[in-house]
Parts: sequence; C-alpha cells; structure tokens
Amino acid sequence: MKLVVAVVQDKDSNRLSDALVKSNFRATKLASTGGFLRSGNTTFMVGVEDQHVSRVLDIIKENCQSRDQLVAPVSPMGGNADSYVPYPVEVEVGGATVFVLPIEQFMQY
Ligand code: 2BA
Repeated sequence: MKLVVAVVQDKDSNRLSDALVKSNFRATKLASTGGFLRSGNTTFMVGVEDQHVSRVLDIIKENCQSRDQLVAPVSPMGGNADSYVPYPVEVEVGGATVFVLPIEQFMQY
C-alpha cells in the first residue's frame, strides 16, 4: 500500500476531489500553505493499493493544471528578511507536486 501526497492549487482541488471520489478512491484534503508564495494550496492524502497508484497519478495529472502567478512583494515586518522579495515576480505553479510513500501499516478502528 502507498500514500500519495499531492500538493495542488486551490482552484483545482474541488475538481480533483470529485474525480477521486468518482473513481472510488478515498482521500483526505488538508488546507496547506506554500513556503515560497505563502499562499493557500491544498494537500491531498490518498491511501491506495500499489496496483492503483498509477491510476491515482493519472487522475491528478488530468485534473491539475499549471498557472503563472504574479507574486506581490511581501513586507518582512515580523517575518524573516532573508526571504524578502522586493519586486513582483512571476512563477509557474503546479499542476501538482506529488510524493508517493510506502505505508508500513494501515488501520481503521
Ligand atoms: P510554494 O512553495 O508557494 O511555491 C510556489 C511556486 O513558486 C513553485 O511551484 C515554484 O514554481 C516557485 N518556487 C518555489 N520555491 C522557489 C524558490 N526557492 N525559488 C524560485 N521559485 C520557487 P511548484 O513547484 O509547482 O510548487 C507548488 C507548491 O508545491 C509549493 O508552493 C509547495 O507548497 C509545494 N512544494 C513544491 N515542492 C515541494 C517540496 N519539494 N516539498 C514540499 N512541498 C513542495
């Protein structure tokens, strides 16, 4: 069994949830924040049998698109000045950042 952890953009999260449920995969959505943009994204945890991992990855690929995002400068007040970006920058975000981890044990009580 594997745990698929996928960080996706909020704009894709409902579509991805619907597609996973429709294909009978169980998933948990967590509200998360990107370390670089410091804006909200969504992290999916999908526990899945090994033989279904590639189907889950396909569903993620089909439902998450990459977008260019303009990042406004954020004041470092109260934060860490090391990561301060003093001018707007455009970055390409997504489609999805995916990790596949082995699961040692899976229990439901
Ligand atoms: P953020 O950390 O907010 O990053 C958003 C986008 O900013 C990234 O898109 C990338 O294009 C750019 N970016 C990130 N760090 C950068 C840096 N040090 N210098 C220049 N540009 C940088 P994605 O790569 O598609 O990542 C989307 C989100 O996925 C990330 O949001 C983060 O929440 C997650 N993520 C990406 N790589 C990860 C990793 N290795 N470990 C954990 N989470 C990761």
